[in-house]
Amino acid sequence: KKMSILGVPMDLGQMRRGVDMGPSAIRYADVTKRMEKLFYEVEDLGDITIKRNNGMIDDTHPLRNLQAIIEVNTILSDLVDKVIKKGNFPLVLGGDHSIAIGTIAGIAKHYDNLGVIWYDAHGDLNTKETSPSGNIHGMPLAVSLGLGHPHLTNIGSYSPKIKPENVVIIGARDLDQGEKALIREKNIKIYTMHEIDRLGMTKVIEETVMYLKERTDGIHLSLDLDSLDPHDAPGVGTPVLGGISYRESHLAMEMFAESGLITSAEFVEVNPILDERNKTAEVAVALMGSLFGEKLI
Ligand code: DIR
Ligand code: MN
Ligand code: MN
Ligand code: MN
Repeated sequence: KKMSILGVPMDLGQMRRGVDMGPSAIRYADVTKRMEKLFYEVEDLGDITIKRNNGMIDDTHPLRNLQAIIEVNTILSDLVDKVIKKGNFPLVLGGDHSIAIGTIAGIAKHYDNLGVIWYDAHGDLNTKETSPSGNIHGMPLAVSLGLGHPHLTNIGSYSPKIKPENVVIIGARDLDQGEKALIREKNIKIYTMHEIDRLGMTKVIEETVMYLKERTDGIHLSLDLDSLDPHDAPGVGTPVLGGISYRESHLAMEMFAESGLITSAEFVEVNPILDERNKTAEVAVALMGSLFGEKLI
């Protein structure tokens, strides 16, 4: 079993500085050792270089920092593509969620029907027209479905990357109006906090796995740490009360591990500046432990 870890210190997809230190915080929480204990041969590719622009925000376009985000995601897409070509499992560390554009661009070309689990308090289904913020970290799922600025949707020179029927959103509790409309229009499968409370996480993940198993040939897990309750994961830029608990998340990851269906993963939005003694990065690494089979070994 081989895995490649890739850090993407991106903070240009949203307005709070510090999330660029996410990959360092996750490494400090001993991600490599944790994976090696699970008998993975780990290659750490380090971090992608992101031009700092002296901390200036580029507001020249309604999609804030568009050009830099295109450049980084193009590089990320090529690197992830190479990781898959050599047969390694890609584990991408964010950085804000705008990096999912590049991760998925690099992965989806290897699958006819890539499944995507979007584990997030948010839908990340905005476009320039619907976004209340202009922040691209609220758009990567829309972009992957082929909706958004063409320079974003065409990263990797193909679009769309994924089909709406191959997506499952888990943990949503802060959806914008345009996102709700899109979910209805495309009939995207979604388990909001209401369904998680009502059905229980066991049923939610059983259904998710069954649903994706019969229609996809690989599954990418895109995990935004703000999916968890801020009590368990305080170091995130857009915390939302009433989230998924630490233990529910472990259960979900353990069930994904049992399914044997996850083929790539990314953990995003860890912001050490907003955190309490690196707690959120430690939660991220603990969840990776479960995702990669701690319970099974
Ligand atoms: C909000 C926040 N829906 C936006 N999105 C976040 O700016 O589009 N996604 N935080 O994880
Ligand atoms: Mn997100
Ligand atoms: Mn494809
Ligand atoms: Mn989120």
